[in-house]
Amino acid sequence: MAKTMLHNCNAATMEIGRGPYGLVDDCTVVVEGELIAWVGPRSELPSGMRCRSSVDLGGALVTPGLVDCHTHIVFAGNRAREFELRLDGIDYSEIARRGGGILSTMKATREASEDDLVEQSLPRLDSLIAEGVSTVEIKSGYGLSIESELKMLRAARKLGKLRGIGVKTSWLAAHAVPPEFRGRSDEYVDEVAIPGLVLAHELGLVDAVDGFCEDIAFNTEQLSRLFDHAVSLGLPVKLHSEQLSNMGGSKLAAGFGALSSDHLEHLDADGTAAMAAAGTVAVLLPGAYYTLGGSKVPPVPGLREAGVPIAVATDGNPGSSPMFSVLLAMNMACTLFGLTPEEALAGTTRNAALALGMIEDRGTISVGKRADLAVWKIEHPSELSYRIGYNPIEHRMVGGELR
Ligand code: DI6
Ligand code: FE
Repeated sequence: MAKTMLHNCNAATMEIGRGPYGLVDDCTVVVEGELIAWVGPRSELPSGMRCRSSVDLGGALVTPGLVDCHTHIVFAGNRAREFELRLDGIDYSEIARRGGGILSTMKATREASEDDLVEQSLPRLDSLIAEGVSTVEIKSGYGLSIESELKMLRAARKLGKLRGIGVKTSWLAAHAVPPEFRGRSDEYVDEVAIPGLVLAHELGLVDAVDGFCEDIAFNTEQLSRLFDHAVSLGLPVKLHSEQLSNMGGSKLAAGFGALSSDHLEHLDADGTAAMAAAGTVAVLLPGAYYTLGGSKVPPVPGLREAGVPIAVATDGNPGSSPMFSVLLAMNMACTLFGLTPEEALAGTTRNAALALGMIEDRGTISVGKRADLAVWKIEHPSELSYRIGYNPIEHRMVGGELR
């Protein structure tokens, strides 16, 4: 297969053991088909390496293609009116209790056709792609009936095909209790969340199982029942945990060997220890913290100390995080949660890939991984977290194809 050489660049490979950011100055990356065939300083390029074409990147900085490992970008409508209510002092949980929140998006999403959903969601995906994202996780969770949840997953898969990027789908039927099951959340889990999961799995529409562990949503006993089914289907789990309160969700998820536990503002030392022992990634979502005006930040020093890998994602959704910028999520993770810019970039590359179970395949610039790259007109990778509302992308490469 013909090889292409990318040269005259600096690369933040994000490989562990290569120093800060895995930086390689005057780097050459050789791409063969969809994969990275060689990466290193130009001076060390093997003399026998023959490339059919070469691309001069003019001194740009190359990173792995970014990975947004937690999004809800498939939905219909918007919730600008609730934004107004929140500014009037009515909080997120109260809006949810009044039948707004997730349930108002449910209504719009149920009414939308699959094509409508794709059409409404595409600009949100494009906003992420424009910032160098080449892999995105997309959850269901606004259908809340078997058919509507499947419709969301089909729309998510279609988005990936339309744009030729990696999409991982998560089954999030356990996101909220729909009106027809009000006061009967156990029945909802048994009649919708579990049988729908089995069907979605049969149809090949689902890569992981997620839930919302909160008193306005589902408790650990219900989620544990759902996760038992995930395990029996061979699907990995993840969980929205400790976002608004501490219900022990992270500990529960870690017990199932969860890929990730997400939000974590109210995580305690016990939960942190369980995540560390299970190798569960902490996915921080500063957009939701910012939007909801959170008062408690995730315990970043404790996560670091315990050696829990930290990822950063947009949580792009119509309610708690109407943010479709991964660069802004990185900036906020630094300014609001105290991450270093290097941790923020690891959080949207290496650790985000880990959170999706895709580290063998992407997340660093390494031989044998997919040639998913982002080329930036910057001098140092810290610049990606530093600016606000500025996108220095120059080129993107997805699966070896320069776009
Ligand atoms: N936590 C969140 O931040 C989103 N879902 C969840 O479980 C919010 C979704 C929404 O408000 O529409
Ligand atoms: Fe979320």
